[in-house]
Amino acid sequence: QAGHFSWEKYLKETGAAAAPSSCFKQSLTPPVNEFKVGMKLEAQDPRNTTSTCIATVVGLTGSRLRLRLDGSDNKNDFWRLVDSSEIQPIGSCEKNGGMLQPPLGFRLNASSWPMFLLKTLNGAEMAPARIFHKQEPPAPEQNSFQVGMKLEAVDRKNPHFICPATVGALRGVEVLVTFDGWRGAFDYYCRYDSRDIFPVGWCTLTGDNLQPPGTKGLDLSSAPPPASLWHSGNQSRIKHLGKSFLQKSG
Ligand code: MLY
Repeated sequence: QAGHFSWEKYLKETGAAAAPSSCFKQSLTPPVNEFKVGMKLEAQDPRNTTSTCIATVVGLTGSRLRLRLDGSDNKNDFWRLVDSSEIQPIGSCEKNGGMLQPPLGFRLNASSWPMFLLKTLNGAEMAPARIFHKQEPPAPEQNSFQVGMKLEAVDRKNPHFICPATVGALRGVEVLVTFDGWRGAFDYYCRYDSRDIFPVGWCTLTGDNLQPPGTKGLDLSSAPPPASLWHSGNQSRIKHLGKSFLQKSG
């Protein structure tokens, strides 16, 4: 079976340090995920953040939910931590004097929104208020990341992936996230208190699937194997080169 990535060995081989958990706006114990596929809730529309919409849980991964806005298509799913302030129980918006909005790209005529809303909520399984987390963890007082520190980060181009990453630069309250073994195409700057970055070991705690690093920049003798090989358990080229941070699992 496929090997799994070992931070312990990888940190040893790269001589790098993990960013301390005090750098992150994440709880020390990842928030419990009691949501179920099919449950509905209210979520900010990520493409129009002033709108509160109805979303359905279409997947679960560690402490995160894969969400799809009702009335939207299946091409714009997004992921949220269960302790995100951008999700709330159905009824919260109205309680606060707001109105539920159709998502950006609502696939019907805008005039059919009120009826669509009634229908989508009728008989829906609403996520119970008790499984939401009261608040997000507090943000650290300042950006205490340092260049070279390792972390786990959401690949924003493929947000279902959480990957080994390195702080590439600092810019005030911002951190440059670079993905180990990948060229710069996936890099991004985010605030130090972003919910998309996690301390080393996060995925092990949540049961989320941490991607192995890519192969770019690895000291391979000839042509590097395609990244796909790393996922299928063929690590012979890597092992004989001493890249043993991909362990055999089981
Ligand atoms: N199919 C994509 C996946 C890239 C993922 C990169 N992340 C893990 C940094 C590609 O090969 O371009």
